Amino acid sequence: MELYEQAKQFVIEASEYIKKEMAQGLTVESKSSLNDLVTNVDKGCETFLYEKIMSYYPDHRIVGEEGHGHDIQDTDGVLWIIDPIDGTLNFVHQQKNFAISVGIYIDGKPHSAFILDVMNHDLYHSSPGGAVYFNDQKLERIEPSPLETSLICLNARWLVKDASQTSALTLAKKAGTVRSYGSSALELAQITTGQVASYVTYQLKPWDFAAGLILVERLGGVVTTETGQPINLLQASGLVAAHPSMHKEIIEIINA
Ligand code: 2AM
Ligand code: CA
Ligand code: CA
Ligand code: CA
Repeated sequence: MELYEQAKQFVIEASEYIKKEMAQGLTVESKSSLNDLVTNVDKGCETFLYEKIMSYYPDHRIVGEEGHGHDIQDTDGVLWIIDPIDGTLNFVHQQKNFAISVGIYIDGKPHSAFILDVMNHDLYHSSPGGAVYFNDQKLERIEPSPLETSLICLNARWLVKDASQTSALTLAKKAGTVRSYGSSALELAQITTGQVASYVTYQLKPWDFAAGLILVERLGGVVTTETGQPINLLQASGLVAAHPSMHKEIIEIINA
């Protein structure tokens, strides 16, 4: 089986793993703060994917949120960047609105991407040929839209963060309407279907955006750091993702 098809199968199997484990109840721990949580299922799902990938592809490398590959210094070879559960707070509080996010890069170049909305059974994915799909539906390039009438996603915490409060509020006031769904992967994925016009946040990790970046860029969107710089796959950074015209406008607003 091709890498893309195999990876898709792994992601679907991982979602079955999550649903089975959820039914047994969650063990929740906090990480850096009381609202930075991890569960036994986040860790178990990453281990599930890690073991699958290593058994089929022992020479591939893996970076995952819950402990794998944090010391990786370069993007040589085949690199899987994995978030076993993106939106853990939604997972814990709502048991829905979370995703598995997997981006595969070869020598630093996008190969394929998968974001699976686990409870809705919706898979956003892209094959090495460059087409992007929502389940079986091939998606069109992202359309431009005016900021003033668009729905954009912002990380809600950014609005209350002192240093950047002014720029986040200015952007929120200029946008048509603002949402904060709590899963970076799903917020990026929804740009591909046109349900969200932009996603803007500070401080994400590579596993939060590795798959979404591929999906959005392949449909003509632009993804950069909050200051408009190229994304480094191995570094934490802020993110602005949108159609090129809106991207430019947002970068100007938040850096004014
Ligand atoms: P996570 O659920 O995988 O941790 C929430 O706005 C989004 O930001 C989620 O995609 C979440 O990913 C991500 N995020 C990154 N760092 C975080 C942190 N320290 N605490 C909570 N969410 C974080
Ligand atoms: Ca986390
Ligand atoms: Ca995440
Ligand atoms: Ca996670």
